[in-house]
Amino acid sequence: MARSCKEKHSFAGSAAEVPLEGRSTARQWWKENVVYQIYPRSFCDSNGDGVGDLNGIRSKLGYLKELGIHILWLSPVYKSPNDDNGYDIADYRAIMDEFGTMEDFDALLAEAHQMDIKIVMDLVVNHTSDEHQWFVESRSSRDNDKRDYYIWREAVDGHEPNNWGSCFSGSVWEWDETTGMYYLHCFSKKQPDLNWENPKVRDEVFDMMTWWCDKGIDGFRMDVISMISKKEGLPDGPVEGLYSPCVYSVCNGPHVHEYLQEMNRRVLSKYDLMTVGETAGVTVEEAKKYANTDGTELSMVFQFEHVGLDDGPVDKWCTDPMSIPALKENLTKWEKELEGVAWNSLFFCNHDQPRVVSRLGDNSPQSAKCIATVLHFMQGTPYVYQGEELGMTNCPFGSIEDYRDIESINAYRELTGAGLREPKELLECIAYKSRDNARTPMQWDDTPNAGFTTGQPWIMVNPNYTTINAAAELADPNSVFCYYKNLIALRQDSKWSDVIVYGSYDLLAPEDEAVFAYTRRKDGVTLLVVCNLSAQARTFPIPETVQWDSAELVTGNVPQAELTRQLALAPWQAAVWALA
Ligand code: TEU
Ligand code: CA
Repeated sequence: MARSCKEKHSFAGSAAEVPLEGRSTARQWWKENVVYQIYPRSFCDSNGDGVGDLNGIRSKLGYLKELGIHILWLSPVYKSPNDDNGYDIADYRAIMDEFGTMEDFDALLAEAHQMDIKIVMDLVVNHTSDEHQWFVESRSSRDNDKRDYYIWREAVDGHEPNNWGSCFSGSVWEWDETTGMYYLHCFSKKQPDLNWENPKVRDEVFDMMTWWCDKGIDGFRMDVISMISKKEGLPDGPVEGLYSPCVYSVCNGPHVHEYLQEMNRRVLSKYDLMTVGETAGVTVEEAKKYANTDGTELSMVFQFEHVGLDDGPVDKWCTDPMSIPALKENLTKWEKELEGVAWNSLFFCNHDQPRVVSRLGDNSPQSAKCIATVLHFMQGTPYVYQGEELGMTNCPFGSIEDYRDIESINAYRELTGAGLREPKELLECIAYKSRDNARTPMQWDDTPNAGFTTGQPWIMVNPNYTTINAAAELADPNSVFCYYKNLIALRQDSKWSDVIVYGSYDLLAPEDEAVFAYTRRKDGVTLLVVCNLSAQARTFPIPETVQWDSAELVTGNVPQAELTRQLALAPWQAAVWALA
């Protein structure tokens, strides 16, 4: 049973039953628990068709319980043609054929709740699939009553209405022959953007959300929710490469907070939900609005500044390492700026990011544990992405034919086709940064296809499954899995829970190029977190204020040697002490 930091309270209780200690420190279940993200297509295939499914997820609830998980976020499971693997929804109230039936979903939800696991759904309402009935009608004629559910514009001088570029390459405008107009799509041309200025669209979305809440789900992760209000007049933006990236013109738009406050009034406020906005382009100032402690919008948001630190000058397709001092500065900014005024989320991995152990670490289990320690002792809700808890790594993709991700494939075609990038060099960058690195099948054991499927997997399995897999790690007390299990238990159910969840944060040694060290303080308890994010041994000067003689080791990935003023740190060593 999940516990709050001070007392055990069942999930059945609503937030209102938990004593509020002032708005900014109100105790909430979604502040005190870790969220595990499942990408259903790649998690577990129960019927041998090579694609993960809902019954596969249900068969693994015991594994998640063993890890200590009480909150699951499912990437989209709704009916979809899978142009963008479910982020193109054709029917919000039906389950994707490959994933099973609504009865399978109901069974999963019921069994998860019986095991004290909440389920958060992925809400994709910035756009639908072009196969959604709304768009089929909207595109059928200029005077169809659903025409204004989407964003249609006349050609300008025979061309696209503006210079915006899609996140998946090309223009954001697709010409529609039937009615002789362009429609807007910030992602693929099969993902037309909804027109949120239309109150009928908001009514449809809020009705659908209510339908899912009445089924008993426990929250929403809101896909690119910062993009639903576009800049007035859709003006040209600054060009980078072939187009003006649409994110410069559609994020944090003029009405986004109005729309979310309306959503909150009409739906969210009526249930005990966790809501997390995937707010592309969000700044700290905007996050204070989206995730304010007055509860008028969302519980929290995902920011993307830290995972953009290793972007190239024009796009993400490079292999430049991430600067640790820059990472320290950015994560500290978010910790300090949001403290007391908004709730933070903590992630390095998700289905859109390469594997963090390959990006920040050296693929070793020790580096995986070190990276996890950095994140899991901060203030905010931590997210664990499927396989991250095993130390799953990037995949050795070969040719472009090995990829399935529309973003990677389109980028390769556009950039090599325009002669902007040399194929071999670009493939190396795609291999390092592609979203498919996170989408290779979950590695359950060392049987064929890593135990993910008895059929032909929809995407290649990482060959290192023979050594990196759940079965091996459940049996090894020194595994990455067991390290994550301990981190999760320390936050959710230990004598340190209160200071981990609600304590204040302060960075130490900002100038140190490899050691990420910080403190957490609450009610006279201080945690000292020291992580050597490098493959070299280092010494770290411990502040004079630290009294080692009272130190108690909370966790770490190597047996701690001598506690001295100049602390000797092994490569990738992480350690956390409690100081009186
Ligand atoms: O991602 C939006 C988004 O910001 C990502 O496309 C990100 O810009 C890119 O992946 C980083 O390289 C959300 C979903 O998480 C993603 O899977 C979908 O493809 C996208 O929206 C469209 O729904
Ligand atoms: Ca299947």
